[in-house]
Amino acid sequence: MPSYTELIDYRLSELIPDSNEILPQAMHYALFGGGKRLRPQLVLSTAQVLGTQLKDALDPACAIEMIHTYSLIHDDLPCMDNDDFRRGRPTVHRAFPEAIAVLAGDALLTEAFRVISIAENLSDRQIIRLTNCLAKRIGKEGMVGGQAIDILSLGQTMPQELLIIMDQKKTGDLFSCSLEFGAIIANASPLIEKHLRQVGLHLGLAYQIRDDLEDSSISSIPQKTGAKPSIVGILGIEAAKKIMKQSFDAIQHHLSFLPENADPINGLIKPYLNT
Ligand code: GRG
Repeated sequence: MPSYTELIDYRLSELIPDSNEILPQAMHYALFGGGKRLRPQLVLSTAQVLGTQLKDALDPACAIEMIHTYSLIHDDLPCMDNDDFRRGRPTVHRAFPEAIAVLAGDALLTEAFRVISIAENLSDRQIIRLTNCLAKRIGKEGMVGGQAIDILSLGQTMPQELLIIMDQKKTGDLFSCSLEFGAIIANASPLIEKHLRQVGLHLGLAYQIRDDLEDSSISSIPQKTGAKPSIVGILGIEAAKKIMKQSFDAIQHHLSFLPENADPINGLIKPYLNT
């Protein structure tokens, strides 16, 4: 039996094959850069834990990875983080013309919705619910909204509550969406969906703090004027670790409401939650 990542990689390479044309080439370059595929694995694992066949969840899982990839392409752009490298390779706007990088992100975002719209073995209602969930989680109230808070607060300090909301939107909402996708595909109850949403938000927060801890050096705490606001930079390492621990406990609490053993989901996320 192929692993989750093998299934995801194979299907993604069918959906976005390499090409001699520059736009699909840039999309393929971005999708096959060595990402961990954590979010689509969460879709597959949640759907499976809740009793659904993997094949029904594969296309929605690939759509989630397309969204994640689009967000990273745009996050790296000169008008955002201005990063030259990602996963040890030139960012898309360094490997291709910048306008093509913008368009590759746009095309992946659009393609994700198309792929969901034709997902096999799902009812029309499930497809509408997946579409609605995705639009909510990645739009102005979700990932894009969190990114906007981040960009607009450059060089400013922020209260702890807003820092948490920013990270939950920017990083947590796509994790939530991945877990909620599993629930929608498995026709799980609204209560299970609610608990999975909370798992995603806490996971996003812990994941973002972990990334910020890896980025930070002791000399940059408290963060310098003009820096991007982060929980680690503003509240310090110890306070950030405490929030991570609380998130970890909250994840375990919410997973305990699943009707089945949540070990497969925990197995995917635990390596990223060590403080
Ligand atoms: C530009 C619309 C838009 C949104 C950007 C992606 C994003 C929203 C914010 C996150 C920025 C960032 C890099 C945060 C660090 C945590 C994180 C999400 C890392 C990347 O995710 P991984 O570790 O990446 O799953 P791989 O490489 O495994 O795919």
